Formats: sequence, C-alpha cells, structure tokens
Amino acid sequence: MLKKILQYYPFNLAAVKITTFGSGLINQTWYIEEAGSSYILQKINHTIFKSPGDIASNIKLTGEYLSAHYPHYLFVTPVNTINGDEMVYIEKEGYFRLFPFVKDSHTINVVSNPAQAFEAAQQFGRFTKLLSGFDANRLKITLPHFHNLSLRYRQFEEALEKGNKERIKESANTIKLIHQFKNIVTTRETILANSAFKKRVTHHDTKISNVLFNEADKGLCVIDLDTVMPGYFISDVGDMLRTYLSPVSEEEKDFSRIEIRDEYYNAIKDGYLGEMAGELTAAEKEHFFYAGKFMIYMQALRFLTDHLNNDIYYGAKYEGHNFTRANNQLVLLQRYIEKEKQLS
Ligand code: GN1
Ligand code: MG
Repeated sequence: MLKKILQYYPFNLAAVKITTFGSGLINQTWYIEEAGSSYILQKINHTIFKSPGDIASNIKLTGEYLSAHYPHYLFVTPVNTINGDEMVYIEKEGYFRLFPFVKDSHTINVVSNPAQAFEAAQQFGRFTKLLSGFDANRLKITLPHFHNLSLRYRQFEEALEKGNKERIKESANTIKLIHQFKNIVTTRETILANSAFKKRVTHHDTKISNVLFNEADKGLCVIDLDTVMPGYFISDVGDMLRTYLSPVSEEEKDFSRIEIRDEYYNAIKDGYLGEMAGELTAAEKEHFFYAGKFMIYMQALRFLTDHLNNDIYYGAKYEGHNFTRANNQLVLLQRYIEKEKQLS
C-alpha cells in the first residue's frame, strides 16, 4: 500500500526502505530511506482533520512568509509530488504527504533535563514571534474549536447524558473532580474576553516530540504543523507545562511518580519569554501559570469524555486506557495547583 503512495514521488521503488516511526496518537508516520536520502511519510487522520487541504494551505502560507522574511529559519515543508501537489490522495486509503528528513536531527519522547525544555520552549516561542507580522486570520481552521475549553466542557456534559452508562457510574469520583475544577473553564472565558489576550499564530501541540534537536541537543525547528491556527499563548505554554513538568507522561499508571519539577517550569518560562516577552501583554504574562491549569484540565476532560464515549477519539490499547489517562492528568493538575504560590 505505501509503495502505491511513493509512486507519486521520484523514488526508485526497488531501493526504498520503509520503517514505522514516531509516537503520535492521531496521524501515522513512516521513515523512508532511498539512496542515502531520508524522508518522513505521514498519513493524515482524515476522520479528525476533515480538510487536509487546509493543513497544506497553512503550511504553504506560513512557509512562504518565513522564507521571505527569515531565510535562515529552518521550516520543514512537504516535498511536492511528481504532479506538483503537496499531498497524495488515494481512494479508500486517504491523504499522505512526504517531508524531507532533517539531517542529523532527532526527536525526544520524554524531556530528561531542563535544557531540553528550554530549547523546546524557545523554538515554540520563536515560531510565534517570527510570525507576528503575519496575519493569523489568513490561516484556515484545521480543527474547529480545538482548544475551546467551554465546548469541551459541554461535550463532557453531553457524554454524561448519552455516554456508556456503566462507565459513567464507575467514573463517579473522577467526574466529581472534573466538576470541582470547573473554575478553570470560567477563568478562560473571563480572560479571553479581555482584549489584552491576543490571537497569534499558535502551534497547539507543543509536546517535546514536536521539536527537532541536533546532536548537541539544541533545538532546530518545530514540526507537526497540522494544528497551526490562530490561537492564544496559553495553548502552547500550557501544553509544554502539561508535558514537560512531570518525569512521567499521561500514560503512567503509577500516579505516585507524577510530580512537578520546578527547574523545568523555570526553563519553559525562560525559553518562551526569551522570545516572546516583547510580544505578550502584561495581562497575558500574569497568566503564565494559568496556562498549565488550562491545558492539563482540558486534557483530563478530553480523556474522560472519550472514555465515557467508548474511546471513539483516542482509541484504547487496554480496557480503561482513557480513564487511566484522565485520572493521571487530574493527579498532575492537583500536584501543579499545590505549587501555584511558589511558581507564579
Ligand atoms: C493528540 O496525535 P498527537 O499525539 O500529536 C491530540 C492532542 C493531545 C494529545 C495527547 C489532533 O496529539 O491534542 O494533546 O494527543 N491531537 C489532536 O497525547 O487531537
Ligand atoms: Mg499532533
């Protein structure tokens, strides 16, 4: 099947070597080697990204802006097919695209020192900063309401009415915790109503595996641009706080291992503000800590909602997978809030 897709690129198919690659939950990724060159092939999850053409259009527009204004900035754009298209569409299989593999780069799955957190935060901050002269409204909305916490909350309430009855019953304690932290939803509504909160070009998926590092572990560039859309800084900062602060990820089942590491908080802050301090308003800067609450809570909400809806969005590798993930995120949220006075 993959060879069928590679036919659309100038490959010598007999010499192509394909291996699976990466750890994303949504898109599928492969590593392609041919005659000493390497590429990344990705299948876009079409049930989630309903208009893959919009993703291609966003990458093209931002890529053109960046190469015109910052020719030395590394920004990875897809390789065109032999027909000059940015993607391949194959009936029943879906949409695929090919990226050049950045030489001597690697990705990291778990942040293992504050310097990596600093580098990643600098890369995400730089991305938004360099695009500050680009009108974010030109971007297509690839996932409508992606980080709309109020809508996520309503979807959770709907799952409480229409979801799996047994799971709802078993989740009573988790549901109670979600209700207990509802003020995180109202705070977002209040702050975003303030014109001091600005819409900018936002990545919306700032996990560490979406940054390429060089051999010296310096950040090279950001990748996975599917969710690049107009948005607020709390999305990007918040997802870094959510995924870099604890030594264990959302997959961890032993919740006693979840902790907040102060030096990583400071590294994210230094890396991001080193780029963005001149862009963010005072009101935004005051909500740096809130960004973490927002994203951790939203992820807990999304995992729990999916569990109540029989795992239709994230899928499940074992019974109760999304329930464990939701509880993991709620423990993370509580550990985080315990440090509010100290960190903010
Ligand atoms: C999904 O596919 P991946 O791993 O890049 C999700 C993110 C979640 C993340 C949780 C389009 O990202 O929003 O934070 O899982 N992306 C989408 O691991 O829903
Ligand atoms: Mg992603």
